[in-house]
Amino acid sequence: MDTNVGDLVSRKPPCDGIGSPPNGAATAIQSSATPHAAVGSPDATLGRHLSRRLVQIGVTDVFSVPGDFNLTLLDHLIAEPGLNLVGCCNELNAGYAADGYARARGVGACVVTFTVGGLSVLNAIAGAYSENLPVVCIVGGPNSNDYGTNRVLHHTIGLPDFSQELRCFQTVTCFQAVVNNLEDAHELIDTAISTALKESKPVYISISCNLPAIPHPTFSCEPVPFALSPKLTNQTGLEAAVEAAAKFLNKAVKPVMVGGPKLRVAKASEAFLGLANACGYAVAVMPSAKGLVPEHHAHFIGTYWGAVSTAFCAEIVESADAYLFAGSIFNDYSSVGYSLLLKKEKAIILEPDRVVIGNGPAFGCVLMKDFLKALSKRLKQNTTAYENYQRIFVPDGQPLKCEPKEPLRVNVLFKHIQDMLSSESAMIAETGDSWFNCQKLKLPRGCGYEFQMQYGSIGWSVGATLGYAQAVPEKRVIACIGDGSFQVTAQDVSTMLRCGQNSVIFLINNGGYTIEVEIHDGPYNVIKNWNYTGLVEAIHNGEGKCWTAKVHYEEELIEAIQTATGPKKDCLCFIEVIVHKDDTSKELLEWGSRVSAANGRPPNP
Ligand SMILES: Cc1ncc(C[n+]2csc(CCOP(=O)(O)OP(=O)(O)O)c2C)c(N)n1
Ligand SMILES: [Mg+2]
Repeated sequence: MDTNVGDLVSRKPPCDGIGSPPNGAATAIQSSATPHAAVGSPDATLGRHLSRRLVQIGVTDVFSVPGDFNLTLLDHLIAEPGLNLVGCCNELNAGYAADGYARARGVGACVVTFTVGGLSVLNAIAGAYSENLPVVCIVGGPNSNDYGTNRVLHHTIGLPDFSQELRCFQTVTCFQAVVNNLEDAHELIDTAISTALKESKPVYISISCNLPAIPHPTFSCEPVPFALSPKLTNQTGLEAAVEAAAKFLNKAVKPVMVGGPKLRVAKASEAFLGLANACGYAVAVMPSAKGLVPEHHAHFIGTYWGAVSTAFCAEIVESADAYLFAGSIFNDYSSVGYSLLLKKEKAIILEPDRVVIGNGPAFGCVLMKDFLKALSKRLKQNTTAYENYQRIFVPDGQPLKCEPKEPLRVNVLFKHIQDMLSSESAMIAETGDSWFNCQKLKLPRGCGYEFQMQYGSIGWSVGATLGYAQAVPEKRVIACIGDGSFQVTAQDVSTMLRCGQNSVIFLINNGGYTIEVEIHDGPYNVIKNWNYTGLVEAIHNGEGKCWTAKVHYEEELIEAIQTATGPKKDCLCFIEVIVHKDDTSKELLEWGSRVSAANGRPPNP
């Protein structure tokens, strides 16, 4: 393990009780007067240790749903002064909230109960895995005495098998700690947390329900502050990779740079920018990396997303004779149904710890940020691609003016959302046509941007908005959520109100699953229309600060935005926007046809 927490062992006071923690009912926190005289503090418990560790790594809000297997643990979490427990309506949303929180804070956590909670949160944890987010998923587990017995427990599928939940988590987390005794609890917890941070992936920690309150000597000292040894670059590999890359790029006529989503996990956004400043190349961003590359940069040319790129971006990228992709993920969606016009021999691909140049060679153990920094000292200035872009660029058209009482159009809606953005805001875009409409927004300096492009699980944005807003209270979150997605996870607007959040939610009511319509239509893409503002009013129920509006026309939208950003700026503002079912971005139409073609490829002969 790379942490220094193991040092604790040497500072542990002598204790006669080691190895014999009392079994049976857990002691309540307040009365946890220790049965082991030598243990010292009544705070020397697993529950306190876990709480303190969460605070140390930067988690000050934990999203949870209680259950009898986690109640004692929750008592300890709320007893920790630096920790705020946020009760959610369901575990899926608690997991999505931890995901949104991790995007803003660098790490997030949720606590659920055994199996019924665990299997409910699983989808959100899989999403966090796909997006490289360190989320600590804590599950209150069976009483330690029940392990190894043939008992059938409640909340299971009725088999005497305690490992079902664990097996499910094995494929969506990078480490699993099953804490069912106090002897190694300290080490297991610290290993799990440090692995999450090092790998930037979720981890699973199951804590037996009878253990959190029992004092134990391994928790008797203040934990050694959390520390991780940094990953290191192999210097020889770095020099060779930089040499080869500089040779490759310096001979190119019109090279470009494209930032990908793994810039975040590589913590390389700044180094990417440094290289851009040094070499003068045109700079593009992949759709899933929007928000990681500053769009006010002097050489920024937009989003590179093949046939659905922002104006003139694909032409410049695909006609370049060399491109450097930093942290890219090419899947069927980001490649628009495998239709990108890129050639591997023209590409330098940077993974977080690996550099691949053209069809070879490849250099391992080279950290992206070190590589970018070193390369910036070796590249010749070349602004050709950016100059070409400037020469051919014609700005996007403005939407046609609305007639009074003309049904609101999506392009008009997004023109007004654009005007709301500032360094004090953050956009959250749900899977659906919002992916394409939000992608076209120009982000001012400091404006956050999040969406879940790799996993694309509808409903994510409700929990993510809750978590992100909790993590960054100084920013106002603006969420664009389709009606179909909202129907999956709507309940946790309730938690936003309880937390006093003032996000602005645009609920785009187009009567169905429009993105699916454009891939493959059928009657299943029409959904039951809800009175969405009525639903939010019912959730509000007079408690908390909430304001809703339903808008059909541009005039109403303008007024709603003025109210949300003026007199109601402290309220959670929910604006239901009624649009025509066929009113989509043009990018969705193009992308949908291409994804449909990719999905519909006949079996190989
Ligand atoms: C959990 C989950 N179930 C199903 C899907 C398939 N799916 C992708 S987008 C979508 C519809 C989204 O509809 P809506 O939120 O109304 O957005 P719109 O395209 O209408 O803007 C569905 C069902 C999914 N991505 N995730
Ligand atoms: Mg819809």
